[in-house]
Amino acid sequence: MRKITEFFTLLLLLTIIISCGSDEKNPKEDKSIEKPNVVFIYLDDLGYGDVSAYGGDVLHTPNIDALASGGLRFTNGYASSATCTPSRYALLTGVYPWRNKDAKILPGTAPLIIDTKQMTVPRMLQSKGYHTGIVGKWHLGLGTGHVNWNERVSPGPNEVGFDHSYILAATQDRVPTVYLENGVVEGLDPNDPIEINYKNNFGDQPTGKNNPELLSMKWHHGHNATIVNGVPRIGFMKGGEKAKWIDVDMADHFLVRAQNYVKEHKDEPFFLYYAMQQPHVPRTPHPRFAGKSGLGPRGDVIVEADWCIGEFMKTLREEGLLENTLIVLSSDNGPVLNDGYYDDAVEKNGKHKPAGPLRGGKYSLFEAGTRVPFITYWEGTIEPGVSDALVCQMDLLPSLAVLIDAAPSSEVLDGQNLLSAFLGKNEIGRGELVIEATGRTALRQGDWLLIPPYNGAAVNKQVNIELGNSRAPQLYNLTKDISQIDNLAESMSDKVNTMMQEFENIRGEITPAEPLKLE
Ligand code: NG6
Ligand code: CA
Repeated sequence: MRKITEFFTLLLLLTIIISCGSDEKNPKEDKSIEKPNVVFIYLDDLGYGDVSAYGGDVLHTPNIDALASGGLRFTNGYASSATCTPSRYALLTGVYPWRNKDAKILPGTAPLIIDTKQMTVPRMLQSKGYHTGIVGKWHLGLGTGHVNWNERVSPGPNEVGFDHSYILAATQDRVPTVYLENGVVEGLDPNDPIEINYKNNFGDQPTGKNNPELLSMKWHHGHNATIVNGVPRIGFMKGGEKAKWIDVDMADHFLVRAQNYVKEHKDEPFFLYYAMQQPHVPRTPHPRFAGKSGLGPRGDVIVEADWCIGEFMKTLREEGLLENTLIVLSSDNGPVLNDGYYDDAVEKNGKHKPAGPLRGGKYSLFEAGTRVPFITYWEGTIEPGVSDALVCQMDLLPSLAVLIDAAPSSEVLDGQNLLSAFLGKNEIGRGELVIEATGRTALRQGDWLLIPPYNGAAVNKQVNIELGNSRAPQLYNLTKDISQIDNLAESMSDKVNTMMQEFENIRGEITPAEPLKLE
């Protein structure tokens, strides 16, 4: 017994000595060095060429450009995927989305696809004393099966690491068209409960399909179910009248909440994931931005988003936080003009190039699907410049782990620690990256991109985007041929074979994907 007591006393002493020692090495109060705030500004469907800092001269994005010129602008920055859900999954978990069969475009009724035990960016930051918040688009599923929108919906963002969440559940074009704060629908009248169904209508409620006379925006493909604010959506919704969002106010609505989050948490280390809804469909600029871009509503909502970013930055500046905040700006996938509504995006696009010099767009395995604007900004710490390092949003989790000295323990982690590249200390990025588009994958290795044979359609006619499918392999040298014009696969068959072998080692056997279905 005495021996046991002695052992525990010794253990206690050791613990005290060790913790005192580490306190000396890591003075916790010096938060400017140890715990910078972290902000992700994440846009939805913003293309490589939609930002003027990336070379466009038709559409102007002065506030994003200010981040680019005062920070680090990546020319080889990637989302993991060419659609939303998988990219968001990779951003938050550091894991390739193709490892999770559920990481594909989700309906508003889908269950949460992040395991509540999985490591995520906010959970890792929480473990180091950060307050964590999300404002904006979620689209990673909610609940475990049937969601009752009239009770607290869980699990969701709060259960995977966010202390505070203020979200739209799926997308702006999907029901339910309400905001949820910490899992609870905001402004819900209990006498007017919400019901959601993605297959069947509720009685003879008006729909986009049957009641074109009620529409302020016409649908082109999909988007012909329940009508909210004159806009037909994907999925059927009943009830919740008072809780429904007003589309044209959404940008201001999220901005105010993002600003308030910063003001409320400025005295502690915080992480904010500001997930903006623009320029995803339906494009509904506030009237003060309508017509401002000359490119129709798609351009207008980009101008609106850029303004919001400027206002948000003003708040960080006014609160004196800019020297202590790492900001990462990016987009979840590449651009699309016609994504299912007649909204003049095609007609008024003029000379603007949403994808810049890149081929393809949203849904595509060609570069424009996944290569996106990618900027890191941290006043006084990141020297302004341009980086050609190959980086992916999935790398942020392990990189932030090093920044704040956290253990990113997760059984699988595909992201790499590229902190030095993100801070501009070197230009050493990843050696390789698997990109994903609607279930198909391709391998980037150094300068090279290999797209294995896929037998789906070459072009999706509805959105008018080249998908990257070909029955023959494709090999491009992206450094010499950023626009993917010369397929070198035939003349470099040895290279194709070696890359294919390496690809299969990472990915397992590559099976031909199903043709793309958008609904
Ligand atoms: C597609 C929708 C498209 C958009 C996309 C998700 C149709 C025909 N198309 O299925 O409009 O909502 O899903 O976009 O319904 S994402 O950026 O969230 O991945
Ligand atoms: Ca998207």
